[in-house]
Amino acid sequence: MNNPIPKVAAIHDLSGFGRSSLTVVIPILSAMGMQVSPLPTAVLSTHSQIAGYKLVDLTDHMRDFLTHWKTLNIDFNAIYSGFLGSEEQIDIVREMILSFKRENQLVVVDPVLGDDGELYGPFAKSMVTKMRSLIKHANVITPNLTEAALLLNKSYVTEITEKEVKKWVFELSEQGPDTVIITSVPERKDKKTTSVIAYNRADQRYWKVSCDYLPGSYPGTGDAFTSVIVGALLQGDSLPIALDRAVEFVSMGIRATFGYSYNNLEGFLLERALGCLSSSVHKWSYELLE
Ligand code: PXL
Repeated sequence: MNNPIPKVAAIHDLSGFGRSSLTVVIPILSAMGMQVSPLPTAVLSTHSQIAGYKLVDLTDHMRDFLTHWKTLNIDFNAIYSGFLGSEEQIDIVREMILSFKRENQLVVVDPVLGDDGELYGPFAKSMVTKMRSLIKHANVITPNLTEAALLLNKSYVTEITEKEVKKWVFELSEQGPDTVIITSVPERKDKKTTSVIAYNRADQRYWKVSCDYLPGSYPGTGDAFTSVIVGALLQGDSLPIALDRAVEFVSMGIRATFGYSYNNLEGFLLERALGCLSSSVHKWSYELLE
């Protein structure tokens, strides 16, 4: 059988309200022409930033689901993981990557650990060590600056030079991944700008895409960014075009939301930006860093 649609195994939680994780990952990848097979890690009433959320943990079922998938010989073009709730879930994803390995497969790990210099509330320091054992098996990782500092065992800084971030992406790639993309890099000279800086070990080139910083903060934007990267790389975009596409999508989604008086915890209005995923990038803004 010849199925022309690339298959992505997406290992994230399913939060019923608030636009994060699978409710962001699936529409984005579907709009980009990919078939998504979700392996839910947990089902939540809402994402965890909304007080009183209820959670059903699925850790005990994940291996069973994978055993069934294995009997079907599913050939995934990509394996993509996001927020993982425990060290055991990280182990399960690592086992899955090893067991479903195939040639020319894209393995993308978004090493969700923290933000604004802090490890997320429920995580112990040992999650960081465990996450290092997972990124070793990824082709692409997308940490924010806090997660990059944690993975490298460096102090988080709110001001950082481009030269220093280049060192960080290089050092992270030495831990295993061919491509490292650090998001939420503050621009030193211009506080109204934020950047994404990436390194690809195969050609040893560094890339940067900057965009206007809007002071709105919405859950799920990291999931949106990495999902667009997965879709773009699977459809054959180069790394800098994938970066342009992901930055453009998230910026459009945030701009579409920012003008409303709105409860940010509902997440950004991704439905307003989905349409731009089926057209070419509107504004090329990537730079090659010397
Ligand atoms: O989008 C990241 C995310 C994923 N999963 C859960 C979350 C969040 C962010 O708040 O709460 C459960």
